[in-house]
Amino acid sequence: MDDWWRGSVTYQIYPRSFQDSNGDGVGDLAGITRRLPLIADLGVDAIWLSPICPSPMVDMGYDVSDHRAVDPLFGTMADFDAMLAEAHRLGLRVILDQVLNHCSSAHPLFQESRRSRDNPKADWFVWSDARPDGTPPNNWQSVFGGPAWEWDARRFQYYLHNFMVSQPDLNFHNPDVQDWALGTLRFWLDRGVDGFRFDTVNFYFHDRLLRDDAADFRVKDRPAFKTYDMQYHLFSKNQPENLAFLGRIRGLMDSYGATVTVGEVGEAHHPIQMMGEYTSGNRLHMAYSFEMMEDRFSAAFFRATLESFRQLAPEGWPCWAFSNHDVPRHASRWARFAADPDRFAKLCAMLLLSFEGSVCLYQGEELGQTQTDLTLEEVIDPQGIAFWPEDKGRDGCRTPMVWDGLHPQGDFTEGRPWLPIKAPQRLHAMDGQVNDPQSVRATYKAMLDLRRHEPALRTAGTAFLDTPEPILAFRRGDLLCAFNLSPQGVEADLPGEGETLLAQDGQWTDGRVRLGPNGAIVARVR
Ligand code: TEU
Repeated sequence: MDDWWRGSVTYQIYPRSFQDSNGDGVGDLAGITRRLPLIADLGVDAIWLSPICPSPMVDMGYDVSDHRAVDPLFGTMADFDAMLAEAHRLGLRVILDQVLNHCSSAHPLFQESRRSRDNPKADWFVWSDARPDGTPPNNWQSVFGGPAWEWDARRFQYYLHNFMVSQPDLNFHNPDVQDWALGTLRFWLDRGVDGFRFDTVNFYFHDRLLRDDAADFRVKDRPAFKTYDMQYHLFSKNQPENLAFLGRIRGLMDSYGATVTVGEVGEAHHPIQMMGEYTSGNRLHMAYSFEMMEDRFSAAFFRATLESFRQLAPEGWPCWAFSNHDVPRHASRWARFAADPDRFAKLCAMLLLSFEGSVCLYQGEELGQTQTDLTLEEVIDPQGIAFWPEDKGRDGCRTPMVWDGLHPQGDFTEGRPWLPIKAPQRLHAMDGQVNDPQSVRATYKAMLDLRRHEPALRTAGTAFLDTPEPILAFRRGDLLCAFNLSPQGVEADLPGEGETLLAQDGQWTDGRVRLGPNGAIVARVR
């Protein structure tokens, strides 16, 4: 079915930290291939691989230096093909991360572009003269802090970098750049991949007039991910030209059949509206934002978010996630709402997997994995080093998978892992959970099974029920879903009754719902 992605569940693999196969302490493609049966067994539809292309790894692969090859750290193109074939054999679709907005400053394209102002690639990046006093052309700020412009002494101009200094932005106003980007997609589609996750998709185009942002925004004492939340990044991203380009992408994807695209919309200013715009009118299939990856955890918040998406974008399609490789893991981030860690992880599994839209899980969340506490000496992420201790960076959610709780390195590697594996994370190892029907993973598996077999959970609309905080309750088709977002037991009137399909300390009888601490229930309405 061409619409397989509606309501689908994708499992995000962070290749560096999934499974090492050669003892160098870094995960690789052969390691992924080895572990794929466990992912297929979980019951997801697809895997999304964070970047695997050659890169100096300053931003852990989000600084690509060759978009059409595999970094030797992860293996060879043959390893990639083997991984792809094994995934397909197991019924898993494969989605690759495409970082098209920017590339590594080591990329040959940028090296060529900076050589002169009239070489064939001169206009492939965003270059601008200094102002008469030598300062950058405008006040744009980069997501990772500081001005979004860097002086290049060779070309004697500034170049734009919305992210790190070593991540120059490509100039999408140049049609050759657009064609190059589409050519890259074609390269991977021809190898047989099923789709793409587009990194920072709302940054592709900048204001050609290079107008100043509305406020003279300064980083002050804000950690990186907070600066990102400011609404002042208006002219360096999300320009109207982007919508037409997303349409070109869709045209290409459709010519390959049952593919999928998911755009990462990192945006704090009307993110839901933007997700809707990007996925309506034959543009991207799905949009992904950081909406559910902040502190907010209440029935009112989830209801408002889901309702506003449908209201703003009746034809759009969201992809929700609670965790990824950029934010603290939700089991830790929302710990104050937890009755106990495993109960809470199970509640989150049932909650996320009952939402209208598609869903992305992040490796380890199916085990109830928590954020790893790292010291400054252990941190590698430049964001953490730059903003320590207000922002400890993103390595705490990037530590390796723990496959075997007793193995000295979690059976992730025979060498020394690139980030340490610590005691609290060993408590959530894979080996203790695969055969335990009470485990967090078993709840994920049961809920994924339900989502797979109940079309209502995949595609039906959502009708919210008026229950008091901390209860979130809604109907999807003939199913009722109710959740207690607090660590204390609660009950409330909820007309009707039904047959329980899956529950954690939850009952719905005689017009009343009773939910224990972090209780949850999915029932078929009678
Ligand atoms: O992230 C973009 C983005 O939104 C992040 O800057 C996010 O706000 C921040 O990391 C939260 O702490 C994507 C990738 O997911 C990220 O890993 C890359 O570093 C970034 O793009 C640049 O490519």
